[in-house]
Amino acid sequence: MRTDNFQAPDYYNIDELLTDEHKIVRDAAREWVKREISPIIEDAAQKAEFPKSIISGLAEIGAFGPYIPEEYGGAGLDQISYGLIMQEIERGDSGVRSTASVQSSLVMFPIYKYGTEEQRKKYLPKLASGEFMGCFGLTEPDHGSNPGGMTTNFKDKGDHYLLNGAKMWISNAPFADIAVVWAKDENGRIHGLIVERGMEGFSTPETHNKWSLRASATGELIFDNVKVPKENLMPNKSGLGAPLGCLDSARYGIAWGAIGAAMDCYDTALRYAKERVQFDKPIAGTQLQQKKLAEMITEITKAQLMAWRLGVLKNEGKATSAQISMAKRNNVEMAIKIAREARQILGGMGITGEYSIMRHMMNLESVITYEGTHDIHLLITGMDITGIPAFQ
Ligand code: TGC
Ligand code: FAD
Repeated sequence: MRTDNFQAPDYYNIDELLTDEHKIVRDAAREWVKREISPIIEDAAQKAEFPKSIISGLAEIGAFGPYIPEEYGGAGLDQISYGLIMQEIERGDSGVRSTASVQSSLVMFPIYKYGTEEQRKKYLPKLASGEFMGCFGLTEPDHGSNPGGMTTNFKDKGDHYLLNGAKMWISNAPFADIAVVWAKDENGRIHGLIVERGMEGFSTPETHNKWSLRASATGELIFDNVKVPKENLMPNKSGLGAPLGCLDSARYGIAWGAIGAAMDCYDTALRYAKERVQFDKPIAGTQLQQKKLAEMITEITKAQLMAWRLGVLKNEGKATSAQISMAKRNNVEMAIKIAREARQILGGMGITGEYSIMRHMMNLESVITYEGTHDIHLLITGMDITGIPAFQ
């Protein structure tokens, strides 16, 4: 079994910007990842299995609904604590962080924000404890970056809605108990519906043969004349802004999460470079490897400061969607570049499951694509600074 010797880099003493509560929450998540994720994650990824045994542990460290109020079972923490939890989980594996992101920001958040009091009471405590797992259906086979074009739809049949259509690339779908599904009404307006496993005509086939996020289960959502009770529609927000509002919260978590993956790659590469001797000296003593390592810690430090500042703005209710896009885009690109460089520092060993780097590198190929591709986030920044959308 691989030993987890992780030492978190903090080159600019960013710990001094954190409160005692932030550090307690972060350290609990860090210890849990070391104890429960590191020993099993390589095997789960190799077997392409989501390790369901970790669900209760994720709930215990507050990873399901960190910022959802305690009265609904959430942890009632602030946005920086939420970010730090995501950072620590993704230090272990992006796929595990995906499960937590979806549950918190894409399932609990919309139910809390857009749902009725009955829906909050019915679903949130069970989602917070992990008794229920959820998934989020926005992407369709023909509508990925452009979710506004979705064709999944529902018709009012008097005492229920009739839902038809399909969603693709849905994290947690194969085992989720409930799905938050975005669909158009007869007027073409987008609404969120809570669809429960077991409803007739609802199926969730798994997507196989992924080279990325192998420890996360991905699937489709198929709706074939599914009768959805009227009380399962979330009434408090409609239009494309409703699902995009959830994405803001998840993208923010990814901006922190990606730092975790980068920290793990950097820390592994630094230790290896100091130990690996070639030409009678550690490779860490060569200028080429020092350039890689020095640039890595510089980029991690910049990303840490960006995430922290964004967290402060988010706590104050001032973070804009475009600021969140910039951080998601910057930090994921930073992480994927570090993973690629770190893998080279390990030479041949870098391609093996003895080290986490190649798994992080492959996972980050999904992270740079989902929750808005790298290109889409650049276009969001472009629109924000010029006032001109360039999507079409
Ligand atoms: P556009 O006309 O710009 O906007 C439509 C309405 O939405 C509002 N809005 C937002 N509201 C909240 N948060 C945001 N980030 C928002 N962005 C836009 C906007 O103000 C407008 O409101 P209103 O009231 O005027 O109607 O929409 P558009 O169709 O031109 O598209 C804009 C674009 C391309 C930026 C958007 O479609 C987009 O972000 N596309 C990317 C799609 C995406 O990110 N999909 C993610 C799917 S979920 C996922 O990947 C989960 S991975 C889970 C995991 O495992 O972690
Ligand atoms: P496309 O939109 O077809 O894009 C293809 C390429 O074209 C990209 O490079 C893109 O940047 C580029 N492009 C698109 N539009 C433009 C433009 N206007 N200008 C320039 N370039 C453009 N979705 C969910 O709803 N729920 C989930 O839980 C979920 N989980 C996921 C898990 C995984 C592992 C993956 C891989 C995806 C997941 N997704 C999920 C879907 C994800 O959000 C989409 O893959 C993503 O939004 C991109 O859509 P697409 O794959 O259809 O690519």
